[in-house]
Amino acid sequence: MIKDKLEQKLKEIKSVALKVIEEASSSEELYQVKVRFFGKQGEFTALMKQLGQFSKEERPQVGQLINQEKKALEEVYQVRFDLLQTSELNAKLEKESLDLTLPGPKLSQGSQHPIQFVMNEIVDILSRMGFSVRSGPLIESDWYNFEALNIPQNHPARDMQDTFYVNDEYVLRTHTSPIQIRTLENEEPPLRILAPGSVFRCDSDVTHSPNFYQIEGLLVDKKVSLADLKGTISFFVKEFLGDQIKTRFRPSYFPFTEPSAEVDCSCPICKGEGCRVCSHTGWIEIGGSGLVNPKVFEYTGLVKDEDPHKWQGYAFGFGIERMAMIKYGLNDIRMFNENDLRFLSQFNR
Ligand code: 2NM
Repeated sequence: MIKDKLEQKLKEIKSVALKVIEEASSSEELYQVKVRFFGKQGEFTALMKQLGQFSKEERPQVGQLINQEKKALEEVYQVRFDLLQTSELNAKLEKESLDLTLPGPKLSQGSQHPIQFVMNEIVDILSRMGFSVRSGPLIESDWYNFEALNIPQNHPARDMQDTFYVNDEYVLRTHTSPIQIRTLENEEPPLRILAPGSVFRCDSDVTHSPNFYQIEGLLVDKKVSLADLKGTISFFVKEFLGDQIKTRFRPSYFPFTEPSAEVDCSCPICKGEGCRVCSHTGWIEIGGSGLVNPKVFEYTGLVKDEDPHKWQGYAFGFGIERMAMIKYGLNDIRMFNENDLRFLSQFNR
């Protein structure tokens, strides 16, 4: 091949390429031009393959010529390609419209666990009556969980509590009362405190969980009577379960209170008429209470040399799961730990 002929060929390619680049009406169509001229099987590649026909002296010059033309054409191509793409994008944006008033994608929001929800509600009610929250460790010594509460070694109440032992001296707390003991040791009366929290008992069936939640309350002041206790509990029950719910106190026994009483409320399911939930009694047990046993004041160092009757107190305790089950008509305590969202998502903050 002679050089003149190649130059002629280059000229032809150039004029055809310029024409089709000019005439392409979309970036997609234009891309076919790129394939046709600059691609692996394209016209420029074909020309390069003919370099071997030239003498060794001519080859670099001819190669350079082909490359120059190719580069120049590629630039023209790119400018046109960018132009087409920009106008296509503009046309697309023009055609489509965004409705900025449409709501965004719905994000699923978590909800409080029913136990937390009920706990917060109970704490709220009692807070309005002047009680404030205290907390303490889940692992307690024998002293805080039993001895200081007037539950000595070999006392039958220890069996009643189905204790998880950590070792000889430490247990998983079986109630939140150790928090009250710690407060009595560390703070000066008058006191109105709440001890909400997780507790542990070796017991498991439809109404018992080995790890459940409690809230206990303690009031210490001068001249505290059973009437104060009854008024506080009755008011609390009405706030929590409804104004129509009555409260009843049944004599009972706890080592840490004297006298002691169990707290019943009129059955919210049958309104006291009698049903399966209340075993046809019209009443449901919701907790325990009593006047603080002076022994407890003695153990916590409150009495000292003072008049042993100077400080008096009442205390009470409720199980959170039980309160939640009564309020929402649930019959299986295990629902709280099954993590079924159909159940859990009904309790919103
Ligand atoms: C209950 C029932 C009755 C109680 C008593 C005390 C303390 F520390 F003051 F002695 N704390 N909690 C108590 C009394 C708890 O729960 C069923």
